[in-house]
Amino acid sequence: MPTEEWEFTITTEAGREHRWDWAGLLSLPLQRFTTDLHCVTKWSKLGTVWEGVSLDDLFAEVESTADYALTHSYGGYITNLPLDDLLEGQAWIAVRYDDADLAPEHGGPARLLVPHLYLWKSAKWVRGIQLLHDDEPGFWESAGYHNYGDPWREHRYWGD
Ligand SMILES: Nc1nc2c(c(=O)[nH]1)N[C@H]1C(S)=C(S)[C@@H](COP(=O)(O)O)O[C@H]1N2
Ligand SMILES: [Mo]
Repeated sequence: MPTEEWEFTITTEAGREHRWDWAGLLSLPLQRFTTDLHCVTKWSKLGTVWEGVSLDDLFAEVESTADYALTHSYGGYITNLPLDDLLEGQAWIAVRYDDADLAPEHGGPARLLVPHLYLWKSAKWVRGIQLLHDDEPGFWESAGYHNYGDPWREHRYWGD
């Protein structure tokens, strides 16, 4: 996905669309942050260094009373999470990893990063976020993975 073609859209439950192109995204403050990553298959990667735009900045102008977010990726992957988990400094659209532009295999040019949840919630090649009043399961959540995915409570599968 070349950056010239990249777009990111937040769609509210009322159908209102907020859209950024690559230049629009990069006009927002780029935050540098260090975090641990937790994969459901029991590996963790500690102290990873990223740069990205905070979802707080993207949601600054968005008016919504929805409780849920369904993220969509180029390629069709979807994953769901509560909207609250995307806000208050907990999530970013990451564009750089380890002081380099994010590699395509890791979701470049831009991926969602929600490090306090299992990594399957961190959608690579992210294209948009759809706000919903009613929760809808994503790809892995429909296939038996836990709906919320808290690594500290080992939320791997439904029923964990
Ligand atoms: N678009 C998209 N995002 C995705 C996935 C995917 O298949 N497609 N897999 C998820 C899973 S299960 C994991 S563990 C991480 C892997 O990220 P990495 O390839 O950068 O290690 O991406 C997550 N985001
Ligand atoms: Mo994964």
